[in-house]
Amino acid sequence: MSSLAFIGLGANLDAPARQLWQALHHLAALPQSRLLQCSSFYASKPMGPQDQPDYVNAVAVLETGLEPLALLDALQAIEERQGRVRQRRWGERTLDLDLLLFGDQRLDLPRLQVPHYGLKDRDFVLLPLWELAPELVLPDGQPLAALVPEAEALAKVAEPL
Ligand code: A4P
Ligand code: MG
Repeated sequence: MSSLAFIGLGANLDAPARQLWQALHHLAALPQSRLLQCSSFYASKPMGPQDQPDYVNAVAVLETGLEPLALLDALQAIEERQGRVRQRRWGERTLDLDLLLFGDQRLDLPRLQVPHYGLKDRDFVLLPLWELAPELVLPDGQPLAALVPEAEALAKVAEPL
């Protein structure tokens, strides 16, 4: 059985838009999976330490037969392939891949919480998600459309697809 997984992409080092393109390539090559769509790329100010470059953010949607933890492993392997070095929390990175939603599942495992804990608070997640799925209802029953009006507009940096 396959599920729809929404994945948040973020980068602020080493040509961030190129990092996102490359990540989309890797996502498209995942086993038992089909990359369905990606949002526009959005420029965003860093959340967390301010002495780091601006980010480029996007959301992609994948149809996948992988289990959630297998998908997390695959996302982390892609981060590593693209030179991700973990230094400080919320610090600069070549690529961050967050599993935002996995169907309507709610998971609270040691390595994986779904929906992603920051989903509702981050404009750089809400806006691209809304672009892809304006009718989306979150697993707790809240419509995404109810959260978006609070979000501040972000500039688009490139059309990815
Ligand atoms: N983990 C648990 N649940 C998940 C999930 N749903 N998706 C665990 C992905 N990972 C999940 O993540 C830490 C651990 O979270 C993982 O080992 C995994 O098992 P990490 O990527 O190593 O560390 P992190 O990303 O620095 O920490 P955190 O708290 O996940 O940060 P976020 O929420 O990813 O935020 N500013 C802008 N403008 N745009 C950004 O994209 N991103 C961050 C990082 C900071 N500031 C930003 C942005
Ligand atoms: Mg992360």
